[in-house]
Amino acid sequence: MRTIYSPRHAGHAGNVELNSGAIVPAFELPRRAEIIRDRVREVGLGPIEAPREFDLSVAARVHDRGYLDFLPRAWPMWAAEGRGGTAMPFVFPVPGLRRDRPPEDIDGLLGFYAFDAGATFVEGTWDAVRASHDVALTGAALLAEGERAVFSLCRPPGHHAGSRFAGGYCFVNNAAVAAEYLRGRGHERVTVLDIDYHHGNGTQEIFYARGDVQVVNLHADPVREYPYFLGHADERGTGAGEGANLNLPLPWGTGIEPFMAALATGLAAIADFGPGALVVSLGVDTYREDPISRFQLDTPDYPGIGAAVAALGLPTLFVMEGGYAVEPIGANAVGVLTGFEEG
Ligand code: SP5
Ligand code: ZN
Repeated sequence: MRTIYSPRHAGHAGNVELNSGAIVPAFELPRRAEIIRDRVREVGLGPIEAPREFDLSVAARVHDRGYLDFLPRAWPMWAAEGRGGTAMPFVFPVPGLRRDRPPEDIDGLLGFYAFDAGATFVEGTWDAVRASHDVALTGAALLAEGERAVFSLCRPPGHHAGSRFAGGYCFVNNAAVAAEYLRGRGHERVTVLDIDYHHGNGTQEIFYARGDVQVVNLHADPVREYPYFLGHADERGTGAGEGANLNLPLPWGTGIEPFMAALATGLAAIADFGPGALVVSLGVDTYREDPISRFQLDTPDYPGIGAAVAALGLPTLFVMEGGYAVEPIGANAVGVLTGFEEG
């Protein structure tokens, strides 16, 4: 399996976040991607290649134009106020406030285009986001050209980013962009399978009314876990998308047995849907020692997940999402991929 990787992710560094009432270094770190890349090399998964360059035309089919135009302007606008550090929002247009008049001030715009304070900007953020988008699209292009499976080692991640909002470390929804690309390249139906610990609210929102892209999500039950306001089992899609969204929420403390049972349910729904290609939002924050999560998966569990996904027999693009236990992230993420190859 080929891995697509860009060193440009490393410019998105030094960010801080709000955690339990304190400002702390962001859990989403450059080192994460480097450890995964090193593990890919160590196990000989396959070649590691640089991404090709893509314009934002596919991204513009899943994201709002105003949102996409804002992302590269966020840091320059922040810096123009004489500020350094980390740019983050603090006020949000929830129902009851107006969304029809985008503000002109950077603090207003940061909140206008976000659902939480967790997707923060530093000087190198946009370049890293752009590279991560290219990493995802290069993987999708290789799949369209006939590869059985590709690993897009994206950083920053994407699955919390919706059509017009950032959040949860995510800016451009890499998996959604890849799925949209594959939809336009000969596949009538495409599925996104999201196995990150957190519900992929952005991916769900983007495809919720569409019948051509199925979204299947395994995640911690939002009744107790971030992102709290989406990801329940009764969200089944709407209009043409009715029945094409499947949420499989799981309780805190979930270990590999119930996880694999839910995965089997998800895989059966995918087989029923009959997609021509599969995009896997691959998060390994399901790991037992993840610092912000509460599932109980262990390193030897991950290859079995990859093998189960391989049994679908579909062209498969793995897109990296979360996972914050930094040292074991390589063994965990690449474990899914080697399990896929052997499965
Ligand atoms: C891509 C991805 O995995 N994004 C996750 C973003 C989660 N952000 C909020 C996490 C809140 C965790 N609070 C737990 C406190 C433990 N000290
Ligand atoms: Zn996550």
